[in-house]
Amino acid sequence: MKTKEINRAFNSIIKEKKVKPIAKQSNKKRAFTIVELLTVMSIIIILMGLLAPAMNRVRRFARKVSQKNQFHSIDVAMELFRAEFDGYPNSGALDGSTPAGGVPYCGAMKLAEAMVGQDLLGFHPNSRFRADGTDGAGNVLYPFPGPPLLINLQARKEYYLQLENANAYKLNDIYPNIATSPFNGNRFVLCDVYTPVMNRNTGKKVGMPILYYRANTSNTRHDSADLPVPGNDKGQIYNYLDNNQLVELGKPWNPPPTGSNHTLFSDPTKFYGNTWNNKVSSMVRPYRVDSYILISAGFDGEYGTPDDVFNFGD
Ligand SMILES: [Ca+2]
Repeated sequence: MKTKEINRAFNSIIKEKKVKPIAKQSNKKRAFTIVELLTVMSIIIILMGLLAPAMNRVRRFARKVSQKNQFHSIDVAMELFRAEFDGYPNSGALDGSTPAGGVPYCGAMKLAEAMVGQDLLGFHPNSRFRADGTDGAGNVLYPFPGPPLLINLQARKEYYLQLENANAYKLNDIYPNIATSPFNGNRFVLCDVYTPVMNRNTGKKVGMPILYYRANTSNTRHDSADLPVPGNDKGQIYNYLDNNQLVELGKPWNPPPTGSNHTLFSDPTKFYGNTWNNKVSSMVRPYRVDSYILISAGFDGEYGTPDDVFNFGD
């Protein structure tokens, strides 16, 4: 068939069937109806509702992995400290500056001092873990904010935990009520990787203090029915009082008396329940029976709740 005839036949088909040329068809766009739009939006909203909890779980899991990594870094640093000083840092609630026990200087602050020094310039080997930064014999070990010449950098140890990884903040940065507390607000604590707290001086988010408890390896008990009292640890391997005054400060964003206390403060038996290694059935034993326990308040920023993270377990 010749080209002319083909064209003629094609045109006659278009004319007969009233088929519109393709170019004309695509020029006319069809709009979505309201019903169609609402249907699509509903589907999207339902999908988002289904995905949001899963995304939350993923986010929480990722944060927990970060927290475990931070604990691992502290564990490595603590082994370096132990190798040098033949033991882990003391974690007692008081600083031992008087025969009666001294002033409050809890485990969390002693952990920070051991890892990076009381002024973030490194640990002083003559430290007796005193809140006043002296060695108890008239020598100032951490002379901040004194003249630079007094700062004894030569005597300091290298950081056991690199400052960049320490996440160290002053109590004053975290707690609004520190002025009325027994603590010196200029003392540092290591904070966890969660961010429920606003730094009161910089406005940036920081974590909650990591609680530190050292095992008393000469003791054998782990019994929530017979809690230690000041001056008597009741033979418990771990003493919940080591950080209790810090926990008593409450949640920085809503502290007592108007805000509620941490569950760990209201119910100290949680400390023993949460650190109990129930794989050991012959007697009640804690995890990490011969070293130390670290506690992060977890996603909710509250100590003593199920989302707390420890330096043991999953
Ligand atoms: Ca918690």
